[in-house]
Amino acid sequence: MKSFSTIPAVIMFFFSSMVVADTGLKEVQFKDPWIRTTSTGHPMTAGYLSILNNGSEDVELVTVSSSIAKKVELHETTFHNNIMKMRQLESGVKIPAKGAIHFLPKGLHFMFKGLKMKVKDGGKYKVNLKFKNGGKAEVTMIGRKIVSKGAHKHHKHHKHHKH
Ligand SMILES: [Cu+2]
Repeated sequence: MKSFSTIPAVIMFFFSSMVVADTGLKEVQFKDPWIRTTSTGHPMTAGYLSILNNGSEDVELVTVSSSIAKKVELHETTFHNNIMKMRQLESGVKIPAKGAIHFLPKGLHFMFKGLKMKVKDGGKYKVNLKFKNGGKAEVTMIGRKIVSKGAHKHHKHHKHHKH
């Protein structure tokens, strides 16, 4: 459930935007928020970002919501004997003090279910994050197309993913 992988320098390089939350989350930063593009009528997609906690106390992301989808779940992709599985993180995701959590393809992701619109390349989609300490943040995710083979696999998996 926890993912404390160190961040590769190559990904740092691509961080395009940085948002600093203002409500009770002064020490929390959101980097490179993006959402996978969809074809018309596709019911779900996944969103990613990095959450950095520069504070001295852990924070916990508990709920994610957006007007573009009926619901947004916190998911983790895991591999067992090369078989990819996703599971919902019911109790949220903890971002440790002076630490970071990275939502990335094949790892942690926001699962948008019941999509109400097509996610376009370069489009901007607002997502609301709520934390256990009462902190809230609005993050704008940018629509981004994925063309890598690995990512395509993940996309296919999503197509058949139902709870
Ligand atoms: Cu998922």
